[in-house]
Amino acid sequence: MSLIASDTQRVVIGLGVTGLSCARFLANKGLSFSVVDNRETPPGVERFRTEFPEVNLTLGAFSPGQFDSVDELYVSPGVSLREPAIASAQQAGAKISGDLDLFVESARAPVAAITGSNGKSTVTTLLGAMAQEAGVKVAVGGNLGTPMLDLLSDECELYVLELSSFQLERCATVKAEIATVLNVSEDHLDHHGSLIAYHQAKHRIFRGCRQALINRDDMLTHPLVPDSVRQWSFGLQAPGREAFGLREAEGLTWLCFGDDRLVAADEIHLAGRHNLANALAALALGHALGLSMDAMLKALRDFRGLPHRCQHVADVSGVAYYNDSKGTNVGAAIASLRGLGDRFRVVLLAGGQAKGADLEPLVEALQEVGRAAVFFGESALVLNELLDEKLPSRCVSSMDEAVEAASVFAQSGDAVLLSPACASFDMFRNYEHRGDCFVDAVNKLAKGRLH
Ligand code: UMA
Ligand code: ADP
Repeated sequence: MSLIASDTQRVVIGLGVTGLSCARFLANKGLSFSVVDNRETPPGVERFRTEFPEVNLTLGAFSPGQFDSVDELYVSPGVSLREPAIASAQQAGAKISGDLDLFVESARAPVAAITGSNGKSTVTTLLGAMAQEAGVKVAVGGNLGTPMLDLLSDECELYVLELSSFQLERCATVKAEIATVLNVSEDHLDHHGSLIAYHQAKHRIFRGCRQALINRDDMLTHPLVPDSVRQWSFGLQAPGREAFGLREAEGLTWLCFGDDRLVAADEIHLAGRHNLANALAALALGHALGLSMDAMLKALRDFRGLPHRCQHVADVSGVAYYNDSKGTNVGAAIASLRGLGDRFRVVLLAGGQAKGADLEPLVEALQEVGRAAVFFGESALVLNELLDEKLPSRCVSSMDEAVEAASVFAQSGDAVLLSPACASFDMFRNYEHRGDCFVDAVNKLAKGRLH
């Protein structure tokens, strides 16, 4: 492959999956670039050297002023824009962006752009399944799964993108056919610095959109957009005309569009009321995109949810065990607690790295629906102090111990829920590893081998 040497200096920062996808994108366009990563051995290095043997790669700590003469910096989402060498380049006039800007310039099919503190992956996957069922050639990815630049194709008829606040904070515009912020609660404050900065990053998703979907139950999702942008809404209360929501009738809860009953909640295989909100959001997005309602409802009835999201693991001695390891922030864990709290008294397993969040609201929700709590990881002692003996609790140092302790607290008819409200990296490789350890411990418990 030969790259056109030009006066424009481009640097891709980060050699994870995004950096690799940016490199492929620029190379396909024949544009010259170099790549840097401040780690000595980033994960994509071998693949990079195989795919781009002739492209300059610099590894190791960034030096002050290193990028000051660069014209365009493509910064991976995991790298902070406050990194001194990047902030300095921006001051020196460099254009700072990420994979999303490159995607927006090149995508020729409509984009459904989905962000929010929680529920993004569930709604993105479900909407993708609905579009597929409706016979649309759809590509699904972004913060979830395949990096967005690797999705680009001339055949694609619809892109469904999950976007993170990191990806959004470094983009100029998104130009989505429909954009949504599903909900806003504290997360990634260690990265963004404040809830306001986090909220502002999320709301960039509405830049240049043609339609917007709002959550009636969360004012922080409402965009400031011109009247020409068609607005749709979903929420857990009864909907008005042309809106999505829940209605109670004949002893059942129904997902509705206006007065029309679409599907009964108990036909859906997802646990918790927060997942009804996710289903309504996906239906609303699909409706705005013109997907067939029958196809969407079939996909919804078939959808079994994603692993590690309020996933039923097993019933042991009359107690239901749920793995919600993806509950990595306070808002997520509260939603799952309350979601299961409709049906069960809950023994909660929580803890890990709190990412600067206020844990008090979790403890308040726990007092409403909890039977007991088991805490682990860096925030265990803080959580235990906040609970202040208002419920029985224990601090433990492994997942086996946590499940064992929960099984002692739980009574027949209760649920045990792993929804940690925290990141996992202090004790586990990632949230999947944490969830797998939980499932493993529950299986051992079921076989009487947990000691
Ligand atoms: N890093 C460095 N130095 C560098 C480059 C990266 O230390 O020079 C570190 C980052 O701080 C981070 C890690 O490497 O800890 C990965 O960062 P990255 O930007 O290279 O990540 P990618 O491999 O490109 O993956 C990213 C998203 N990761 C992050 O935003 C941290 C993935 O989301 C996403 O799936 C992928 O792009 C494709 O779009 C992951 C994630 O955790 C799943 N997202 C956060 C979340 O969902 O809460 C936002
Ligand atoms: P994300 O991609 O935004 O992290 P997921 O669909 O992966 O979202 O769900 C992550 C966690 O967020 C779930 O395990 C659950 O704890 C919580 N959650 C899911 N949907 C919602 C919702 N609509 N409101 C609040 N919390 C939710």
